[in-house]
Amino acid sequence: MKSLKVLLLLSLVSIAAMQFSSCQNSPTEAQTFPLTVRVQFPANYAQSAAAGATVRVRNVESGTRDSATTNTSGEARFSRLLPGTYEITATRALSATEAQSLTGFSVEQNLNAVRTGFALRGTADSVVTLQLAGSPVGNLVIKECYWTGATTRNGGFYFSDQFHEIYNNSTDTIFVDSLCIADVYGPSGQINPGTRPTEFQDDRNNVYVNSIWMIPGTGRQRPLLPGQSIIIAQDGINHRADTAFVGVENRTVDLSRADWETFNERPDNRDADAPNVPNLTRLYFTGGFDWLVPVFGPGIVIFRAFPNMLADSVRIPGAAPTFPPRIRIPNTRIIDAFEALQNPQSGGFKRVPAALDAGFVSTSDTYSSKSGRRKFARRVGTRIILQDTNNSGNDFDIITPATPKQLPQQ
Ligand SMILES: [Ca+2]
Ligand SMILES: [Ca+2]
Repeated sequence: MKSLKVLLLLSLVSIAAMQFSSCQNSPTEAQTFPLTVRVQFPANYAQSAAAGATVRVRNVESGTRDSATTNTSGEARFSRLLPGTYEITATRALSATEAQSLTGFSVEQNLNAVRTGFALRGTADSVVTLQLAGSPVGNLVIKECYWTGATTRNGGFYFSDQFHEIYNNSTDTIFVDSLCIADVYGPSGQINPGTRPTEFQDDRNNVYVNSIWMIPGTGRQRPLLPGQSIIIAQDGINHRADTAFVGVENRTVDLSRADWETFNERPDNRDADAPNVPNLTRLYFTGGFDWLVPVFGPGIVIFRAFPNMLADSVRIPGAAPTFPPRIRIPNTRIIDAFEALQNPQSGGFKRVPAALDAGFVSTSDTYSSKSGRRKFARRVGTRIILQDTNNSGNDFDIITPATPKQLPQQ
């Protein structure tokens, strides 16, 4: 903290010095510098320069902002920026037609890029290049997350019925073998007076996850057709048949036909293995009896397993040495992300980087049977396309109760 203050003081002194020296050159205004932001499409696209991208720059010290649109060379030009540290973001929405010519797939996409901590100190820093990333083409999306749990007939709290549903929003069959699902580290809001946001919040380029589960398979065993989905259950049983829900069955869900469940094998057998629902492969686990995601609201990401994935484990700053580290997953690996926080005031607790998910949903309660379900976008033939703007706050409705394998209709 002390060194941070010294740094701040030094940078203020240096800014003051620059302003002073510029005053000597031009008595009326502070010295400014030009900046060109080059925006590129992802590497596997048919063309590199991204025209029509919106580039926003924010001076981290002063908070001043500016924005510009890239020209046909993919360049956005800012002529007069004060020296300082900048956060630079680029976004580009692709229409289905544009995506078709760039990728061969006719699916709308939202591409994003973020560069943090860019130091503009002089004309030598006048060009910065950002490469856009988005959901990989042919995308899987999180269709529904049911995290709140339910209240039993006698007022008990029930959370074994949590599930996550993943939908093939593309025009092609996607093999889901090796697909991973993970929950993002950090609290969902001001749960207790001393609760602090995740220590990793300043890292905008990676996601830090608690536990990772993977769909087993050789690579071509588990086809998921366009317009179809898979359910991942905490427990793959018919929760409506539990005697605790007699007369109030609609508060919970039947997950006996889930595609997979998270069986957390333990010596004490606290998690039951539902025999009719196959088990995900547990790659990394820091939870308790089962894969329980926060009932106040989880961050969920899906990605493909990749080499040495588990090697990038990171200690939580300030945590006891015995506290298990978290796994760092680069944003570029993430296929889709979802975030729910405790309530609308919990934005400061956001865990998923904005480049992956610019917003969040909330229910302001727990054990309420409420679920987050992705919105209907349009229908192509018999296939429903779900809305995906990489912003959970835009893309998801809160519904009651949860609707496993049921799509929104319009
Ligand atoms: Ca389980
Ligand atoms: Ca099972």
